[in-house]
Amino acid sequence: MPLNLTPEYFEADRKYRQAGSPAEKLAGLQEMLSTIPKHKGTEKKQADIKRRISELKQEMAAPKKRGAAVIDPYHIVPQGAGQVMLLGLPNSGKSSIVGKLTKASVKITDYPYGTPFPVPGMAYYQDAPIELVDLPPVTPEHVPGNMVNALRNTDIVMLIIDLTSNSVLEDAETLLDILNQKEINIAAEDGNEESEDMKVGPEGFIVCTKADAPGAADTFTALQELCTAAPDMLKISAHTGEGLDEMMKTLFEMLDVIRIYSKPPGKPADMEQPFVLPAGSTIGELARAIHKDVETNLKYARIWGEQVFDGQQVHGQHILHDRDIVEIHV
Ligand SMILES: Nc1nc2c(ncn2[C@@H]2O[C@H](COP(=O)(O)OP(=O)(O)OP(=O)(O)O)[C@@H](O)[C@H]2O)c(=O)[nH]1
Ligand SMILES: [Mg+2]
Repeated sequence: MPLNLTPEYFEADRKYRQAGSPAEKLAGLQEMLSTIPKHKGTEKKQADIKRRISELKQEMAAPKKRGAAVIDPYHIVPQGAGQVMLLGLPNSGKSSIVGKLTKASVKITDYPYGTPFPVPGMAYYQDAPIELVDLPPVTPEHVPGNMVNALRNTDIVMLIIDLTSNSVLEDAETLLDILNQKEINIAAEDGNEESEDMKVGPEGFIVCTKADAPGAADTFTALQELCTAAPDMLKISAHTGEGLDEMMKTLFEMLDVIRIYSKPPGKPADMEQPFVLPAGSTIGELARAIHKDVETNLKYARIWGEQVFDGQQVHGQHILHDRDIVEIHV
């Protein structure tokens, strides 16, 4: 039976085939359905178009179906000694910090909302790599859901306050309120091991930016006096570099890690790339970090460092300290 398809139908069919997005495909299919001559001969074709419309609608409602990869830009696998996310209001200077301290290509703009997606980069405290993540800005009205998830799972949330804002205290409260509302419980560093063991969320740290701007130093002093309940704070300038070393040192200390240099027997130690381990790690744990075979076959180690005498022979349970040099014997 002839289908007697019309030019309008063929035009709709062409649109459907050339459509780039699912929404355009859907529009094409709906047009095909409305222009197809309705008679017995086209019944099968009509049913086929209806089926495709319904499948496409389902796919659009649940894009995970059929293996279409859904990429969460906020899912950033931690690298280095630990991960630090920069949280701040629009234009507060987040990208400038990450741009100054890492090789990441961030976008610095003199207008707000310059950063649409998170951008990770590797910064260094001496030879310890620490991952900084430049985040898009937040406001009380808008905090992306997947950003909340990422903040919960990171090691440190660094709250960025712009010292040139004329509402610094409110800005700090806004950021702390956002964390509270989203139930991201930041723990302040208090040196109390027991409370740290119970810590469920990331640690928090306030960094006040643009310290080079006129009046910024006074604003910082005032904020420090008013914000007594807040976590530690520090003032920095991405433009002059003021405070950045201290900021990296604070982050390193908050991460509570140690750097260990491994040394093959009879050869000098590799002082370029330390193994970064949680504070309190043992020789056995270092061996495991090197390779599981090394852990299995570990006989003893010789160690150089502050808490030991040079070349002291130690066993698997020996607790390491930051900057120890270790020669593993298997
Ligand atoms: N004086 C001074 N200005 C700064 C400093 N850091 C950033 N700025 C300026 O502040 C503006 C915003 O900087 P960004 O680093 O893009 O800020 P952001 O928080 O990433 O902005 P969004 O991603 O849009 O939220 C730019 O004009 C920067 O030049 C600083 O240390 N001192
Ligand atoms: Mg930015």
